[in-house]
Amino acid sequence: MALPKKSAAKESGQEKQANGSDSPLEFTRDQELGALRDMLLIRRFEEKAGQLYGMGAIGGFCHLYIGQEAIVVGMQMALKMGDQVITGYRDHGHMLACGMDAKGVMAELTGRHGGYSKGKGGSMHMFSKEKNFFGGHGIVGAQVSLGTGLAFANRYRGNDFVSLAYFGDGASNQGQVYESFNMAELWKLPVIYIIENNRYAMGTSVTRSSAQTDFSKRGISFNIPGEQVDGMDVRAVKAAGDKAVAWCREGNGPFILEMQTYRYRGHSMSDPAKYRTREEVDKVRHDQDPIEQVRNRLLTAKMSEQELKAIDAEVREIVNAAADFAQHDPEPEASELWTDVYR
Ligand SMILES: Cc1ncc(C[n+]2csc(CCOP(=O)(O)OP(=O)(O)O)c2C)c(N)n1
Ligand SMILES: [Mg+2]
Repeated sequence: MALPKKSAAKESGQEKQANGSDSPLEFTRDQELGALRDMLLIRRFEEKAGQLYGMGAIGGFCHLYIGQEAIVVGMQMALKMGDQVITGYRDHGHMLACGMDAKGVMAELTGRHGGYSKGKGGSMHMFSKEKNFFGGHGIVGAQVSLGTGLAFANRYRGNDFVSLAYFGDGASNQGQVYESFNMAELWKLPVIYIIENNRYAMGTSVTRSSAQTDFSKRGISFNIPGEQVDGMDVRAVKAAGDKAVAWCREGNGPFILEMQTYRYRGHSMSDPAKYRTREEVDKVRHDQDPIEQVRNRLLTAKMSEQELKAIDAEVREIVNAAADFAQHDPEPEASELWTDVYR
């Protein structure tokens, strides 16, 4: 399975960017607008999910992605059709970024027939073959081995698709992550390991749990290159994504991206978040919010508040329609208990 080895990192550094600029950090107006809309959709969807949970319309586990939106949106901008995405349980944003329908995701949260798993999976267990989204996994770190398997399949089939395996700072301390790293580098598998470092694993901060807190270095003993990325800046994410995707597509093996980010809400809906101060959360929101960054750039570029409000209104309409559907769609029939299971 030997493929030619090229230095994608060096090559892409010399290329002009797709937007015609020399700076990887510059977006065209269309890219800014697209990123804003996609991040807003995730933010408003998650806010609504939080409300529905509070009302008792959603039960079980529910982990919100608010604050981390720039990561999935920026990475998705670097992909092409056929590339695959897999993640853990904080997964609603990943699904929406992949183009899954907000109605189907919300209806799964409320356990309705129209949900992506017919209401039988809930927040952590949704899939879309059509959108190349492979879940949605509740076992911390499991998606890393599975994502490596997706990359193995691509290599075996001889296509040039790349798989993206997202996981957290806490999951980075799991044993199976390193078994996966070893195989991926050994067999030069086209997988990007995206470590979403939101500074906490449940209530434990990275400094309390991790001996090496520079997660981009976690592949060093396997010769896997890695980079730290400002995961609150969608442009930085897209630029890093472009580089990592090129590296993988050209047959150089895996790449690690540590996305430095922050989650604004608790670990899950049942977390009172007493392990950090309100000031800490407010400071990130105020100084680094990924959506505000784009909004401010657009305002500086003479876009009006009204135009920006129109995008927000369009997104709210999609989310409200999803919430409405998710509360009125019927629950699955009892006979569904016997479908989609191995017997
Ligand atoms: C194998 C396994 N161990 C423990 C848990 C319980 N658990 C669920 S989430 C979590 C923390 C993971 O944190 P991180 O990887 O940083 O992701 P984040 O929640 O911050 O997105 C733990 C320990 C689990 N679900 N699976
Ligand atoms: Mg974490």
